[in-house]
Amino acid sequence: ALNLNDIQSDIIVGQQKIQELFYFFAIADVPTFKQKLSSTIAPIITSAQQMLSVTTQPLAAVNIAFSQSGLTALGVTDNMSSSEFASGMFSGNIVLGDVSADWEPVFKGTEIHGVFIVASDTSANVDAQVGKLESALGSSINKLYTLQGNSRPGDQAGHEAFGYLDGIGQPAISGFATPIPGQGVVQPCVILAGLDGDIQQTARPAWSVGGSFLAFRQLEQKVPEYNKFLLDNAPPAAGLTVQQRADRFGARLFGRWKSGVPVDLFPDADNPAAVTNTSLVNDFDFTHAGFDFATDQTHCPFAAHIRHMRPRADASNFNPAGNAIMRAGIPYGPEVTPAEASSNTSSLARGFAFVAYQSNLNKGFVELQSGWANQINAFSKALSPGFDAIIGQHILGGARWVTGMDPTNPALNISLPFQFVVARGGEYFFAPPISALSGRLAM
Ligand code: N7H
Repeated sequence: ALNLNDIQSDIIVGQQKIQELFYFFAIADVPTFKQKLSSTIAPIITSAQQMLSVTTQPLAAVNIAFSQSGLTALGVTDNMSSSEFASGMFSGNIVLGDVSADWEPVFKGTEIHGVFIVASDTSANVDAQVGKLESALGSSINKLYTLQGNSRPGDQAGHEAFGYLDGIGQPAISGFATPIPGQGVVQPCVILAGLDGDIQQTARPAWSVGGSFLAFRQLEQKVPEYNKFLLDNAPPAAGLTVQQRADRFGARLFGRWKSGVPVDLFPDADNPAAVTNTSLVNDFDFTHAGFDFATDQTHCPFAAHIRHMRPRADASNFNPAGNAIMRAGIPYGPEVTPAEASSNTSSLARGFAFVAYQSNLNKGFVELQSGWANQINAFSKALSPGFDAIIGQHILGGARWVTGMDPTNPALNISLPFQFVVARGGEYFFAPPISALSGRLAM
């Protein structure tokens, strides 16, 4: 069984976050930091067990994770068996297809040693908890950067900035979560390091067992520009208004309607009521009786974001469960203003504070982004269906395009003239088991 008292809460419990602060820091005074880590910080780090019951949930949940340079600063020289983690995200940003010049300066390099992730219902609770962390740690850390995540207001709660419901497709950890029909079931070792089945198990330092690698990305979303793109480029469809055509186009780019309902089951129109039907919302694999699986795009397009990210029946020659990630991100930034909407131009920064946990970065986030999203032909389709329109990036900035968006003319090639999602940077971290905070990391 999993040691839920030792696993940090953000990794495996999908806690409902209304406000969430990412607080990036550098360690300035190692002996003081180690002492406070053990005496004051470890006791307030939230465990998975605590989050499972409302009676034990803290007012503000706190998690902590360290980069390679953070571990090095602490004198922890164990080989973490991840080359991506060892070199940091910035050194690998070209492989991910990023444009380095778009990155926030703080992420360009390895100066970030760690991150606190503080989540609660209100920003006042978050601020109070951050105040406690800062007064405990004093000048032993320097605050380098913060990113304030917030759930969107009203009926957009749970929806990301483009308006699509998020948090539906998540792996179920066997022995911990009961899967709904169609949900991918993974062994705990796919998300947590050092457990049975982890291909690096014998190489993991003992203190790291039950921790998880965290890929953090600040992904800016060009919302008014995306909306305009949909209106201007939606394929023709008899009987639909311009807005309905744009809505269908967007749903086909994602593979889900804004309500979260899968296009594979509802290709023609949204059916918002179906999203609460747990036996429908994930129970599809892109195959349909009477349709040729190799070419059929009358249902979900091959290029859709969710099909790139979880290929289901497309990936018979892969081991998709081994590539599973646990997603725990949150939107950031303000709502689109009327002036931005009417000018079709973003003037304020908004997007997604993306968080993915996995035991193997190379098979998880890195493969999903560079091996799948950025590829026009990720799953050996006879037709090259195109990029993941939402997050796919062309290494070296070449042209991006998709097909499959017009069910009656799937070969129609639609060019994607700009990135709707711009990578502003990020870092790889290791979220240790809580015991390590007063153990190896404090010594
Ligand atoms: Fe994606 N979005 O919120 O609009 N994603 N994602 N993602 N994504 C998914 O199934 C989105 C990004 C995955 O199991 C949905 O929960 C946005 C990155 C995976 O069927 C929606 C951004 C990576 C899945 C979005 C973004 C992934 C998934 C459908 C960037 C990894 C599950 C709702 C700003 C490299 C697939 C849902 C499955 C689904 C959104 C980024 C991965 C709506 C806006 C960078 C594995």
